[in-house]
Formats: sequence, C-alpha cells, structure tokens
Amino acid sequence: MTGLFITLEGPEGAGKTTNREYLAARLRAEGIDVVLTREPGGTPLAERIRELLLAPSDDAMCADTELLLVFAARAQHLAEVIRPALERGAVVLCDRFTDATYAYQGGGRGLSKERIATLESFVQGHLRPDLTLVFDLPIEVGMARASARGRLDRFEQEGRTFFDAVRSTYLQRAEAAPQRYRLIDAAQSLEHVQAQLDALMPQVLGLYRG
Ligand code: T5A
Repeated sequence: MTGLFITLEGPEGAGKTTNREYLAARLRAEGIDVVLTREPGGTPLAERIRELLLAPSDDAMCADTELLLVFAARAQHLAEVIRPALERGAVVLCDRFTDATYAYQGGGRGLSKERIATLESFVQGHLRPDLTLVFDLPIEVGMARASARGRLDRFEQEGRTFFDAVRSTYLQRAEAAPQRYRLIDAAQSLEHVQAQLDALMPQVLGLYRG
C-alpha cells in the first residue's frame, strides 16, 4: 500500500474530531489526497453498527458482543474505505481505530489483550496505522467538553474507573511503541494543540513522501 494511515486517539472530548479537520486542511494545502473517516462507522453499514454501540439502552450489551460489533464495523470500513484509499495513495485520517478497542474494551471493560489481538489479526491482517496521535488530557476536562454537547452516549455514561483505565491504556501503548505514537497535550487551548500538530507536520510529510 502506498498511502499513509494516521489514526487519532484519546479519551472522550479530547479534540480528535476538531483537529482531524485541521490536519486535513494542512495536508490538502500540500496537494495531498486526504480521506477523513471515523470509527465505529465510516460506511453506511458500519454507521448502523455505531448506532447500536452508542445508543443508551435498557438492554445490557455484554462485553463480547460489544467487541465483536466493533470489529464487524471495522471489517466493513477496511474493505470499503480504508484499504481502497491507501491503495490509491491517499492519506487516511481516522478518528479512532483499534487502539480504542484496546483502551475501551480492553482497559475499560477488562477484556484480555490476547483476545483483542486475535481479532485484530483476523480482521486487519498485517495492516496497522503508520502513525497514531494520542490526544491526552485529564478525564474531567474531556468529559466537561463532551457533556457540554448535551445527552451522553452509552460509553460517556461510564464512570471514573472506566475512563481512568481507558486513559492509562492509551498512555501505556504509546510508551511501549514510541516509533508509532505521538502524544499531544490536549488539555491546552486549541491554538496550542494546533501548534503541536504544526510541529509534527514535517514528520508526517516525511512519512508520506518516504
Ligand atoms: N469506541 C470506539 C470503542 O469503545 N471501541 C472502539 O474500538 C472504537 C473505535 C465513539 C465511542 O466509541 C468508543 C469510544 C467512544 O466512546 P464518539 O462520539 O466518536 O464515540 O466519541 P469521541 O471520539 O470521544 O468523540 P468526542 O466528540 O467526544 O471527542 P473528540 O472528537 O475527541 O472531541 P471534539 O473534537 O468533538 O471536541 C469536543 C468539544 O471540545 C471542544 C470542541 O470544540 C468540542 O466542542 N474542544 C476544545 N475546547 C477547548 N480546548 C481545546 N483544545 C478543544 N478541543 C476541542
């Protein structure tokens, strides 16, 4: 594959969506074909699975069902959007990917890393992001931003212990593989967050142009 696969990760309200747009504009200004997408979702079918995953419901969803739905959506998204875009040489900017599964279903729900890794290999083969930006911030700051939007989704209704595990899983993964991850201090003002992204642009362009 000739394109570049960049994922944006982090806890709730970290600014991934806002900054995905910013990065896309910077890359497009360089004449690069950019595909913006998100998980769970990114295709009509995967967006329907997203609705199942995010809608608050009185019917409890068991953790294995949640895990399988996340990977079912991912399989469709890879086949329909991500692999074709990478094959034609685009930069794919994806709001969350499998690191979120390790953080939420692994850290948050307590499912084993081995089980997630098995599904990761099954669904993705050897495909992994080339670069993962982890937008890190204290849980209360992110939740205040997310709550300001109104009704909380099924994940946002979880408690402090869940989100502490989400955040620490992201930080552990970033620490274990510094060649792939870049930590962004997302608690700062938007202007300062975007200055951190500007500083990363030469590396991103270097990865893309080889
Ligand atoms: N999930 C997902 C899993 O459990 N397993 C998986 O494998 C996957 C892929 C997705 C949910 O699915 C779960 C994780 C999630 O809970 P979502 O709605 O996509 O749900 O959740 P988020 O990705 O967390 O989306 P959010 O919109 O909550 O967060 P973002 O995208 O990080 O934040 P953003 O950009 O929308 O910003 C939030 C607000 O903060 C402001 C923005 O203007 C916006 O109002 N803001 C700032 N304010 C001040 N200073 C800054 N620096 C700011 N940056 C943004």
